[in-house]
Amino acid sequence: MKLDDFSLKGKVCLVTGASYGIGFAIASGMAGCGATIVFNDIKQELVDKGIAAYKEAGIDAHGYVCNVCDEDAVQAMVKKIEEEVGVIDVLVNNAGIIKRIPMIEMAASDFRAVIDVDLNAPFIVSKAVIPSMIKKGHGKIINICSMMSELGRETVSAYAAAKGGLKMLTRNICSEYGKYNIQCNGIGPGYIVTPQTAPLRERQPDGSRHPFDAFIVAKTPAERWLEPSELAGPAVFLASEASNAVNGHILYVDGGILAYIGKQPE
Ligand code: NAP
Ligand code: GCO
Repeated sequence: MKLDDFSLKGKVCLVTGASYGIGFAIASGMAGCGATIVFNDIKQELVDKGIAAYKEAGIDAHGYVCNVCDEDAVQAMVKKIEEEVGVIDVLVNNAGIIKRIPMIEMAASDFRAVIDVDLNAPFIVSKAVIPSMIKKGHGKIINICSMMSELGRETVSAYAAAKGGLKMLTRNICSEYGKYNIQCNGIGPGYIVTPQTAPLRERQPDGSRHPFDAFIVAKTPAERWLEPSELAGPAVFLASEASNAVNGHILYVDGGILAYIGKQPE
């Protein structure tokens, strides 16, 4: 065991949906450990913003416009990355959306849209990168799961179904491709301060905290929301040689939420 086992030097890491948020934090952490960063986003303006943000952080990232739900576009993007940057050693399926709507009020089209980005897309992108990983003799896939891979809550039926499915897709890729020295694991973040959770934290008209904000603080042993940067270390571990014997595992980075019944009333 040596420090170099945690190094990502010489590794090409594709992080989907990584112009900002958790994807940006994970990619930045990987870059800090030597990785070459490739990311995509759905709009050119976001890719441009992302490239500028990475540059500001001293990272020379490669950005591509691609909707991860479009298999032809994903196949074309992966081919272009292999030609322009190199074969993808590490894939982080991070791109994701959520729609918070009570299930019986949710249009089937909305349900399908969440499943498409949060579950179908990780299948599509993983399917596009695995053949070259097999040829290269190694590969790492990290799926960004969720507390909702284990728990339900009101208004997130589509998201929970997708993230529960993503947990099992992770285990299936592990089962099917482990023999090619490909490890597929998940990271299950707790409640993280990003644009996706902004509606759950915004101040109320009277200036008080959002009820959900206080709820999460009470459900988290650390009594706080987590920062995107706190996911980088676990991601680097799962992307590195140090985790070659870890496969099909969901690493929950939740400050202890899943272990805790919640703060008792005073
Ligand atoms: P976010 O701030 O909403 O960022 C999501 C990113 O995904 C954006 O860059 C978005 O680009 C991109 N994206 C969405 N649909 C896409 C598509 N079809 N093709 C390409 N890119 C697409 O979310 P986040 O909080 O950073 O979450 C990132 C991941 O972590 C998601 O999978 C989320 O489910 C998961 N997660 C988040 C939390 C949390 O508390 N924040 C906790 C657990 C898990 P656009 O801006 O163009 O849409
Ligand atoms: C919600 C939140 C969560 C987080 C995350 C928790 O509405 O409950 O958005 O779903 O995004 O997935 O792990």
